[in-house]
Amino acid sequence: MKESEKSRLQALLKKASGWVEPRLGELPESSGGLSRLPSLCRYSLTSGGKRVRPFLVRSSCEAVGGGPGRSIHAACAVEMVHTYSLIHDDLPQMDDDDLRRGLPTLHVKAGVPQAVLGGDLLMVEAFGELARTPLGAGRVSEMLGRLSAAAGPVFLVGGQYMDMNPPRDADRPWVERMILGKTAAMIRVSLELGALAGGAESDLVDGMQGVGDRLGYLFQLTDDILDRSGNTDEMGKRVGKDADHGKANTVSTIGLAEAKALALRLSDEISSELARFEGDWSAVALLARYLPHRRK
Ligand code: GRG
Repeated sequence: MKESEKSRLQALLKKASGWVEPRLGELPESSGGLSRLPSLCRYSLTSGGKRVRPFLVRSSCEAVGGGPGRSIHAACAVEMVHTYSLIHDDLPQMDDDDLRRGLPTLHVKAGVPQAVLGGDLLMVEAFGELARTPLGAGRVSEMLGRLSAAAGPVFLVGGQYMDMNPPRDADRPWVERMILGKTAAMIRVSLELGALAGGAESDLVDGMQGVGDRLGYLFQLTDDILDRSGNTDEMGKRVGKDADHGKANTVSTIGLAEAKALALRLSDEISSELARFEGDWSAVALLARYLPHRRK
């Protein structure tokens, strides 16, 4: 990937974070006044993060001709669901991490019950935020349904369940199905919600499933590569955890060299697939081309 392309992607990611950050700082909107949970949620929500999913929501909306005002609530909603899933995943009873986005995880800062409830709150408020999308009721309802499906038992929660309950002989198809749920669904739904916000029809959005799933798989593949060969300072989270715990992931099932080659192949396939869609998908294609080279 050329340096000029990397700089363009960096600028686009920066623009997307600058766009979403102020709104994330106002969330969750309903404080209830009974607890410090909303401010704990904000600790996790505004503690950095690459904002890849908001970037995808915005880019997808723009690709089909929609302005950023149409997709801001969807971008925040997806980031809220993603952040809740990180908070719960980091709990001692799940993946047990004390570092996230370069800071102490929420349960380390505030205690396990607070982190469980903070995650719950973010997940519920995400749907409230998405419902604020200033578009027609039918369209907003479709967006709510798609986010709910992506976060539910067949995808995010289901994939996490698989991750927590692996069979003894976890093989490549098992790992691929787990990733489809645990990682790819939130990436795919970011593209779907962005396109819906931008005015795309459901069949175009359905047609994006393949590219969304592949982009999500590529994202996890490069995360697993970095878990094996990256470093804690750059990643802002501990690396080497899967190998330390003997957990199956893409790299353990196919090996580091094949994983790196597969990342490059997938990245090319995604770019070619995006070129067939109507609209300007170049921002999403840039991310796909960058992922095999990412360091955090
Ligand atoms: C608890 C229901 C539930 C699900 C948890 C998010 C998750 C599922 C597990 C975390 C571990 C993991 C490797 C997930 C795959 C997705 C992933 C690579 C998350 C990290 O996303 P980034 O890199 O993080 O976009 P930032 O911090 O930049 O937002």
